[in-house]
Amino acid sequence: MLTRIDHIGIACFDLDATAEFYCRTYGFTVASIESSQEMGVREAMLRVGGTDDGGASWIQLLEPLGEGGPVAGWLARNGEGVHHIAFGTADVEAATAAAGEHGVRSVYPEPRPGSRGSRINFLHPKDCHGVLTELVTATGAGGAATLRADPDQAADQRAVRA
Ligand code: V0V
Ligand code: CO
Repeated sequence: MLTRIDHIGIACFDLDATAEFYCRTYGFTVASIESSQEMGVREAMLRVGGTDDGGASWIQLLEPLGEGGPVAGWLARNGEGVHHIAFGTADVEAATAAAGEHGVRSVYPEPRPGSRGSRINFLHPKDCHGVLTELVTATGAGGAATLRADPDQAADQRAVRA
């Protein structure tokens, strides 16, 4: 039911500087930058090449929008670093329910809007051996309005996310 690693979420103090590091060092490009008041973050998606299974994987950089959200608290305690991993699935509700049957609590009763038009839920880190685990169903291009990639890459992302 979980088909790939969709992204690794990395908490950082300065989104622009961190994105610049990833782009300069690894040659990644910033595909989108969005803010989510609900999640308390400004986040960038950096596409990690293409994959041979028709999917793509991403690095998600997370900068807290204010004091209150989960990333702000995590950064204050831990400093910068890996905040969560996200598995891709065609059906976030079913995947969350399936984990629930194994006693793994979800953070939200229903999926919420995620990056680039996706629908997401989280599994509690205390039930996942210390790893905050996101389940994500991509739903079309979604973030097309915020795409910063070149047209070829944007078209590719639409194909991947459709
Ligand atoms: C907290 N804990 C973590 C953790 N955050 N452990 C591993 N990884 C993390 N990221 C541990 C923490 O050390 C505590 O352990 C315990 O959980 C409770 O921590 P807390 O500070 O009291 O935190 P809570 O309970 O207030 O919040 C924890 C949860 C929160 C997981 C419920 O982070 C949450 O709601 N996360 C889901 C939303 C989110 O993370 N949004 C930002 C990404 P001890 O000290 O008790 O042992 S948004 C995103 O990814 C998007 C939009 C996307 O991909 O599209
Ligand atoms: Co995420």
